Amino acid sequence: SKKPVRVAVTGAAGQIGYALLFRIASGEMLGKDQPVILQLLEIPDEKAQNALKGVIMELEDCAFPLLAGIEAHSDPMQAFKDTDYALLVGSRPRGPGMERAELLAINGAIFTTQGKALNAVASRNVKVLVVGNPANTNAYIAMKSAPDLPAKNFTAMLRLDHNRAASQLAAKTGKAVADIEKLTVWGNHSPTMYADYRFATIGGASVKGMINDETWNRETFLPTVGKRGAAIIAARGLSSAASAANAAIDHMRDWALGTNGKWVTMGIPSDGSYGIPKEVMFGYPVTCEGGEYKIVQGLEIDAFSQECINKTLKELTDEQDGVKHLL
Ligand code: NAX
Repeated sequence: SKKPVRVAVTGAAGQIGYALLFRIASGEMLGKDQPVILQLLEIPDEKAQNALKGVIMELEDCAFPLLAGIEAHSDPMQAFKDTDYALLVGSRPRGPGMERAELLAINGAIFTTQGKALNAVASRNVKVLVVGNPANTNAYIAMKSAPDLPAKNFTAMLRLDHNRAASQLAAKTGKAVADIEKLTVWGNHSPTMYADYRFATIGGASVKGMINDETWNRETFLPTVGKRGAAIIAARGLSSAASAANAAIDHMRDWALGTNGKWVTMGIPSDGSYGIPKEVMFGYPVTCEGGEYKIVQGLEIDAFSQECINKTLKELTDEQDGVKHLL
């Protein structure tokens, strides 16, 4: 049987953590033959540490055959020791009335500390996924704080936006969501992201051709996907958690185990493709194979798409300029 791999999860006692850990432990992320050791990080606060103990008791009570160990930590230098995968979920998202400077300062502190800890103690091949918002910029901060690790190992979660877009297209066309291919979401995980189905196919047929309604694209589809997070908060009184955890599983599974040529969306440091400045943490269409992602190249960017990409890029470069002094 395979040697266990180490999976660190931050914000482990939060709502996404609760929807995520049991699925990792049951083998849904890295395969039904891959034992895992969970290295869980929460803030030192007594309430959070107690909640984490409760989650660990439940993990134990599942008696997962693949769960080879569980650790609880309050120090990232311990939580990230030798970790092969790191899911950075805990952060401080923007609250009502919170100033931008405050948001960036708090997350700057969290993600410089965690980036430095990964740099110091994680596996040299660690694959990092940042879920905590603002996800792209937090991933950028962590990457810049870990100069000894390959920059390409730092990624941000755009997969929830991708999955939301796929589900909207399945509903619109009346087709199965599993049959949608070649969909992508460009840019920032925020309402400015650009969900792009111009190349998408279902059973080989063009989705754009099936829908054939540019007004629906611009006035219904894009705002629905972009504001889906807010719609869930309005309906549930809490932000998306199970769907976010599911997207995190999809992202890591596809990165680690491959996509068999299928496109998925990942937030990754730009290599300059599609005119995005190098290192900007940007949502791109990728395929994965052998533990590496590769940007889908050669797609035509029409005038409307370029406008959308410029807008989400501007937001990201503004965010990243706002944290430069911390790095
Ligand atoms: P919760 O508030 O339920 O849980 C967050 C947990 O993180 C808390 O238990 C908190 O104690 C812990 N935490 C905070 N700072 C920490 C630190 N420095 N180290 C370790 N743990 C820390 O939030 P939840 O609903 O689980 O959401 C977590 C994050 O995901 C939020 O930032 C949220 O905005 C973000 N999301 C990102 C999404 C994406 O697509 N990228 C979608 C869903 C979600 O909104």
